[in-house]
Amino acid sequence: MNNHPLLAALRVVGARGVARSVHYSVVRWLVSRRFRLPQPTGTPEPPGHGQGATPLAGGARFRFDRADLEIRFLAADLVRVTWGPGTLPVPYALAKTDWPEVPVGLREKAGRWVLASEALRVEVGLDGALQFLDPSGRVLRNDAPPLRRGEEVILRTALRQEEHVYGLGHRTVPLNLRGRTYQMWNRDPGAGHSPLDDPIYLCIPVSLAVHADGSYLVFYENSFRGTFTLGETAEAHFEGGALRYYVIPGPPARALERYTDLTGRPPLPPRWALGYHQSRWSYDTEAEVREIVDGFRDHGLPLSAIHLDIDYMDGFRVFTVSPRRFPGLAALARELLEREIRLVAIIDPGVKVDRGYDVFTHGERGEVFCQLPDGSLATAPVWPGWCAFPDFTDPRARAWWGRWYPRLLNLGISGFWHDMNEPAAFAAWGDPTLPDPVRHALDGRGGDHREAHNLYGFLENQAGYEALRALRPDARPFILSRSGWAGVQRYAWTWTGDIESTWRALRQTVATVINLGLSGVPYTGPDVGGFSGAPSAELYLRWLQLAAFLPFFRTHSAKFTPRREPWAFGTQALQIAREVLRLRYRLLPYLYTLAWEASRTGHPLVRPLWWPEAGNPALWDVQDAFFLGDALLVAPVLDEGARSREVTLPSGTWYEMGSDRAHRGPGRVALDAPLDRIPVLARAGSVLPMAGPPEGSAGETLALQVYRPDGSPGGGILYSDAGDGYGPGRLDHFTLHPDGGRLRIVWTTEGTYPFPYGEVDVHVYGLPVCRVTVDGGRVPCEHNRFRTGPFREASCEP
Ligand code: MIG
Repeated sequence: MNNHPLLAALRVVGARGVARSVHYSVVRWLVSRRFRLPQPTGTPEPPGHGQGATPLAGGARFRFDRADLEIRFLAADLVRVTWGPGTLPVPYALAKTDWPEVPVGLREKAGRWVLASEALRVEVGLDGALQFLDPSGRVLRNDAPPLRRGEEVILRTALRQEEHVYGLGHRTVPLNLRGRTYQMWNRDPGAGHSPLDDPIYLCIPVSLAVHADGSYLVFYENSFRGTFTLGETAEAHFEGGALRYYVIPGPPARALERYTDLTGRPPLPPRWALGYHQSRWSYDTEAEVREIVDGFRDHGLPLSAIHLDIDYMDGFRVFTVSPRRFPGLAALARELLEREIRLVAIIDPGVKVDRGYDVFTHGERGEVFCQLPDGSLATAPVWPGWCAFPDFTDPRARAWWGRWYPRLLNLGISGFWHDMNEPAAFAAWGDPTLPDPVRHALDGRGGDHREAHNLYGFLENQAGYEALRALRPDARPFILSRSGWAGVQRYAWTWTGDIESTWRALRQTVATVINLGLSGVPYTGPDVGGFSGAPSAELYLRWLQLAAFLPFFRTHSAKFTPRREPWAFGTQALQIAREVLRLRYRLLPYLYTLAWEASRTGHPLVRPLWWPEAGNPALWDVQDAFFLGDALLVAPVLDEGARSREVTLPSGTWYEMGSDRAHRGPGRVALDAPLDRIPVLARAGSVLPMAGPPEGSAGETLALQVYRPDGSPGGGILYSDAGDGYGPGRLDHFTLHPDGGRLRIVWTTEGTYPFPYGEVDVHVYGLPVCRVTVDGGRVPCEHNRFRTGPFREASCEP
């Protein structure tokens, strides 16, 4: 395939599309000249000398020659730093703004001010330098006095030599972000992206740092275009706005809890969303969708959702359906729902400028679209041609946007896929988005695109989410978004965009997903097989095997790529793919439990190996494996032709999943990885709840995989509910008590939802069991396995 971006564009958007994108690049340039924004001039200035401090509830205010500083503890382990002057952010990212007062002391010590809570101490130098220390006096972070140049703000932070930095949203770089510069400017790379491309769709100014003296999270609440450099020192740079940031000390699990306390937890998704999704740009017609769905049925492949890409629309007009390609969408959706398959429809934010199209005329009349400073409509070309863009920073526009979802909901669409919401526009050169001078409401405060751009997709998701909650109060919204900002986890899942179909892109997926999770965004996954190319059967299978252990599991591919259904790669590949999909469905009880935990804690489902031991530098750079929850260590195969691979083991005992074979960490071990599976290890002492036959239907079995504890007690939990809606749930706790050669399994329950499984099938690994007593009665045990109903206590003896 010829991949020259211009040729690719010609093929996809046609000659008129290319002409429009050239036209737009010229328009963009003219608009930026005509409404020129103030450019920063002069040299960056520090705050000057500290003049005085005034205590305030939970903190203090400090006056400097040229700046004001407010430091406020929102919690003992959450401090907010605000340097003025500068426009304060509209608090879109924040889920919680009301914090109980924290007792803090303000004192002076050797020419600096000291503010301390029980968890964190902040020292303010007379030059405006800030130091953050833990209660035992170890320095976590050292900020130089901030610099200001016009509206621009710059903050330099010392980095220790060994310090590793993670997060920053969606990145296509190695796991440790040190050694590069990152843009904070959501961007559609257009022709797809490759490892090291920056920026891409979803930038978040949040990072987690680990070093020899501890770890902490920092979040810059500033949506302006910016740059982060993580070299010898860290430099955060924003083109405008006040320098406001939050520092959270603590190990990653606690830091993520606090951060998602501040910016919101990911709500529990509908259970079907954790199943397998099949997509393509595009399944063009109803007949084609039926053919795909029948293919899944005929090949014995489970399926939860089909995605409809842009061609279902009428001339790419958002909230319309092509009467030619999908004349009976409602009937199709009903038919699919009966088979428990959902339809997810793509939505683009650009609204075609077309006087015969009600979404446009209505929006124009209501003045919900973005305008230039002279009040004219800001337009840019996207799929439908010239488009207007709802100003999602305007609450009126958000409500207006939400009013169109019923058009698709009423046809039976279950989920929404928010694409192109950086927002993306077709530009032949220059920045493929709206021009900087475009005006935005910013909830009444007013501002321009430099500040609103990074919020655009986030706020589209908010509009969609709130509309769906109101329109379908008994269903949990499912929104999949390409762009977003801090807090997007409250509203949407994301995916890793138009990644190339290569082995290096497969490898990149691991670091990308981990860093998104550490940025508070747990639900994400790649286009299985990559977006833009033609993966070999082997690359497709390895990608499928990896994604089966990621929160979002979807195959998707670009227009003009070869077919990518599981049966498109021959019978051997089909057989392997079938086993992978079935394994995913067997894992659903565990995945759903992790999702429930995430909704309570903000902990990502996918975690780096150093998650439970951030003080262990040997794990800081492991980026070819990850934890899925506490119990599983997943080691995907990332090399062509590999049939085994080495895995770094954290300390403890690790069982090959579903086997008695154990390996002791720390260290490295080589594991078999034939084409039909990737290495997955289970932590000793874990209880892995899985679905047994008949999976996915009433009366399915709860299959408990019990891995013998190392000596100390172990256990696991299982969350269950109706799978959608907001009804009752239940939590089953399994605790493992090693007791000499015996293992006791104690089962307790909270919550009122009835136990949803027909039978319980317990399999004990790592311990030869021949005598099993369940609640006092003997039950037969064969090959370390016994079947029972729910119980209070089971005892397994050799
Ligand atoms: O300009 O809707 O990332 O998943 O298939 C490309 C067509 C627009 C980009 C998305 C991709 C989707 C494609 N879209």
